[in-house]
Amino acid sequence: DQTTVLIIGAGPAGLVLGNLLRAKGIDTLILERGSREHVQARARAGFLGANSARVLTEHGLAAGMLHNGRLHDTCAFRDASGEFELNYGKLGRGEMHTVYPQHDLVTDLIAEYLDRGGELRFGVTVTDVDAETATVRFRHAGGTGEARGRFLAGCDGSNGVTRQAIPAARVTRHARDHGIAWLAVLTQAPQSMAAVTYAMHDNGFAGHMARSPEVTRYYLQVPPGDDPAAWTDERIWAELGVRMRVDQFGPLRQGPVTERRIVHLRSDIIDPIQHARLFLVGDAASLISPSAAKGANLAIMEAEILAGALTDALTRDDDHALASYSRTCLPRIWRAQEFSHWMIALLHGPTRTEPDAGFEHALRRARLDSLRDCRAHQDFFAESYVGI
Ligand code: RFL
Repeated sequence: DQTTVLIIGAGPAGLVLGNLLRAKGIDTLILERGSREHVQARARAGFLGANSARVLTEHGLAAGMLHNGRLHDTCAFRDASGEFELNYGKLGRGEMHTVYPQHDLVTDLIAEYLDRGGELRFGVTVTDVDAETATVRFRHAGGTGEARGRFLAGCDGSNGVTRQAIPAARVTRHARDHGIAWLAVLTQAPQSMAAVTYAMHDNGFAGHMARSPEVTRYYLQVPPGDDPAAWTDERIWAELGVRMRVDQFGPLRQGPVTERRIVHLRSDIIDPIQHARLFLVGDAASLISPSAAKGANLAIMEAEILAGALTDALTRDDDHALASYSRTCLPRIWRAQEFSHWMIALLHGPTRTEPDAGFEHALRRARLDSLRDCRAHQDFFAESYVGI
């Protein structure tokens, strides 16, 4: 198999990249491990920032998002001292989120990519990657095979194989386990509050995020290594009630829990995110904790930058943007990591191993007070929360 740009992985990163290259008439082949049904049903992100909405709209990929997505502009913080709301759509740059589930976006992007004449094979697992020759070996139901491109895009997520193709001596890895885990829950229930709500409690963090009129996501901080099966529907709703302080703020709209899984808050960035003919995009380049809902947004941002750079190289013989792809992306990646890290510190109490928990508690109180009272801080928060 021979193509111009060989893309590994059909998540938001690979599919946005593939669509943008097809729009320029560039040949692409996407190899995806999962089945089409599997990737179209995999519920993950939901909050698209302003840049993501722009990229999708400008490149003709936003029909589903514009039709079924909902604008979202407010978040709320709850703790023992009360609750305050930030209408971030009126702060900072005045930007809002669009709430549109990632698997619906992936479904739209696959249909559009095939319409644009893109090649896509499901059920193909890439096992070996050669960044110098842009060649991969893969396994599928029919046996094994090889594919080659002029360029290779690694869009295979945080546990993918492409990032391992960069020789260890050429790359610095910055990996951090934040020591915190969330039980990520999907419920068949309408949202309980109008706003994204972050609740801080001595039992741990709890979060509430809209997904669609019938589906709401909740998060519960749990001990790392906890078994999701130990969390029955009753236990989940009871603990959400405690941490969300329903006695004080009113009940949650309950429904069956349809998915429960443990997400460890981790960051894992490599530098550079390119080597020879290989370019990494999305979680493959930089895993970010879900605390600030940035992962899918970074993937879409990087896909647009790489698509522009590859188009320059392939249609105008201009390699400048391609040579500096990593240098262009990494400062933005680190800005998102920094904000996400700040959110982790805001949302979670000190871990038991920390020597002076009282100090950490007081800092967290000060962070919240500053966010509640200081307009300049609110503007900065809003800009960082929706922007990249
Ligand atoms: P993906 O989506 O993981 O896609 C990678 C694809 O590559 C395939 N693959 C392979 N294919 C062939 N051969 C191999 N060897 C392969 N290895 C892997 C996989 O099957 C898969 O289809 O990566 P991509 O495209 O970089 O996109 C990243 C986003 O999916 C991720 O950052 C977000 O979901 C993170 N995230 C959120 N991001 C946001 O921007 N806003 C949010 O509100 C948000 N909420 C979340 C999230 C992630 C979560 N989890 C489950 C970690 C909420 C949660 C709970």
